[in-house]
Amino acid sequence: MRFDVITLFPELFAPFLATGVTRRAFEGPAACMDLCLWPLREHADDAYRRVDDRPYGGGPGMVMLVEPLTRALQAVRAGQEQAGRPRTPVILFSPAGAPLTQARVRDLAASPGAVLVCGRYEGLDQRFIDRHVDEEISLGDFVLSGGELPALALIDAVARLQPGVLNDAQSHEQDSFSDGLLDCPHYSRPEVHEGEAVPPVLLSGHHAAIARWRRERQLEATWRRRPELIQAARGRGELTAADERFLATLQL
Ligand code: 9WO
Repeated sequence: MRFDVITLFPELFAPFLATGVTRRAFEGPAACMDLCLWPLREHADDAYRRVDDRPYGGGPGMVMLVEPLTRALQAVRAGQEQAGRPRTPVILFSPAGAPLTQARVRDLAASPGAVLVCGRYEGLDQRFIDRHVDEEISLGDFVLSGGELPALALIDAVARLQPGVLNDAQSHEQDSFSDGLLDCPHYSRPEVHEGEAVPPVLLSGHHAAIARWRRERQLEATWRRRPELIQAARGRGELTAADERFLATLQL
């Protein structure tokens, strides 16, 4: 799986990829991901290496020029062709995109990769988006100063799903959202902190009771905070009779 990233700030990526879970995906024996950075400024065509200009029609800010973006993408495509790699979809990060979901992350993790375009300034010339962007992805209803952090967020979400990247091979299967419910609370030492004890069931050694308690905390948190996720899990047939009995006690 490979990401090609078109960005004005390639230096933002290295420290993140050299740390923690993402490092194991990109470096060393378990490396299964490849990231290639395409610095947009290398595709400027004038002596000032200009990649932005004022918007037609006036108004504040600058627009990313369609020509350097197009040349950068052509370079990505040429690299794919030369190496016999498949053409991968072009993703742009924007608050106007479709909200990112764990289902989309899973699909991407099982795919050959994507070209990630990181916007800056006021945005990209619309002609590049219309002609080349396959998918616009949003991380939520807020505005950043560039698409690099969303690109890193997507890379991180995909990297941790690669086999052998997480320490415990199963640990992501227990995560929030792997079963479409929110996560249960976690506790560690000490047993009592400032007068507050860890829930006793977690110290009981009774594995079935612990599993039931955790499932009920997931159901309770999801019911209170994201009730639409309960409905979705029900629709997928993922709630047991015991789950439904517990949920019925919450609605009283
Ligand atoms: C900004 C914007 C604001 C309101 C509606 C649509 C919008 N699109 C963009 C946009 O594409 N901006 C470019 C990328 C240039 C400025 C910085 N960019 C950006 C991406 N800011 N915030 C995001 C972003 C991406 C994904 N999820 C949340 C925010």
